[in-house]
Amino acid sequence: MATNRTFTMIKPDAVANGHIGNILAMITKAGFKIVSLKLTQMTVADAKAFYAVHAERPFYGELVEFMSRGPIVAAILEKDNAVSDFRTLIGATNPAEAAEGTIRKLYATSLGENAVHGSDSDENAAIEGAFHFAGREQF
Ligand code: FUP
Repeated sequence: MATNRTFTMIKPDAVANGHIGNILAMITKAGFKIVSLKLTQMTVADAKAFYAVHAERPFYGELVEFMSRGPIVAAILEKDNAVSDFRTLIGATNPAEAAEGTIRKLYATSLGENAVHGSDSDENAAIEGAFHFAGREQF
């Protein structure tokens, strides 16, 4: 089933640097409706599970440490073509390669600490949304 939802996290670097408000404003201005939202923190076990697909990659340990080191904002977003349009809004994984005006270009500090997450498929958007939100928290 094609969906019009994606999942995002404002990562610990962007939360710590005070960018929650500006990033949510960019998301809203780009036409996304917020259907779930919370400030939360992943445990080491949560981060390991969330990024299990990267378990064999050399950066996995640092990624898990980073993503569990402080609070994040988790959100489910709704818009036509949500997954693809949101990845355009956030820009390339490496902020040095991210287009002008994207969230990562504006707020990310490095490849490892890149300010925001965006799901890469409808299937993963549903899995990742369900990881963070119960059904009654999805509006
Ligand atoms: P993205 O889909 O753009 O979030 O990127 P990936 O799923 O490929 O990577 C997930 C996270 O792993 C990135 F946000 C940052 C981290 N990462 C690294 O630290 N080094 C890399 O070489 C690739 C990814």
